[in-house]
Amino acid sequence: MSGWNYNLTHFVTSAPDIRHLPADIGIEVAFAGRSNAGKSSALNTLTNQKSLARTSKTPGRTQLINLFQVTEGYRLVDLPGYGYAEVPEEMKLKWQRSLAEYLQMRQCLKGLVVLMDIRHPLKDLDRQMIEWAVQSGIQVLVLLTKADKLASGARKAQLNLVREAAKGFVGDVQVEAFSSLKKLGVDKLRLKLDSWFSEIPPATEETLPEA
Ligand SMILES: Nc1nc2c(ncn2[C@@H]2O[C@H](COP(=O)(O)OP(=O)(O)O)[C@@H](O)[C@H]2O)c(=O)[nH]1
Ligand SMILES: [Mg+2]
Repeated sequence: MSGWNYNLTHFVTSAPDIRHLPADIGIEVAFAGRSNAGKSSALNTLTNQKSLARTSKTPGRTQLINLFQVTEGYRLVDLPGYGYAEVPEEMKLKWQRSLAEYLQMRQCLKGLVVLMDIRHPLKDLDRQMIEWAVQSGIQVLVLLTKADKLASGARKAQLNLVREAAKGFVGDVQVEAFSSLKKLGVDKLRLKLDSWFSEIPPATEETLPEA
């Protein structure tokens, strides 16, 4: 059983870029993935809420960083989807740079959940995100979404394939099958979040004892 009540999660704020995020304190877990990977659906499923993170059939609609808090100081971060074909190249590069910066600089970032469609895993940008995370010592949970789209044999085969590929990253990368539709893998996600949120937050100037 999961120790945290993710049902209590609520929206805090949106940020246009990483310079406008709230103070770098507490513990943060970020959700990333290509547009349409099923990120909003996963956040809604995790929190048992119908429209916490707006799901959309139109890919690339969410361009803001949306911050939610489970409880004071413990945040879930919904990063804008990447790989959206109709976004101009210049904007894509700008966004990639700021994602890299977020993964490298954000002290309170403890874990990264990378969501990818089980039928189209490990695209270049997915690999890049995982690479940046492990280089910064951030643990990664890969969720192979829409697992309901595959029969159980094909699902297992695909899961094993991605698990094998994940060994190529020099870091902590766990891979699980996930379906918001069938509520598959939600327990695995909760346990991982529990473990990340149970770490002691990094000391900051505000939390350090007086000298
Ligand atoms: N079959 C199936 N479809 C899903 C699942 N999760 C999301 N979708 C669909 O995939 C599309 C994109 O989902 P969304 O959560 O908005 O993706 P996002 O762009 O990554 O936030 C929507 O049409 C969802 O209904 C799932 O577990 N199974
Ligand atoms: Mg979304």
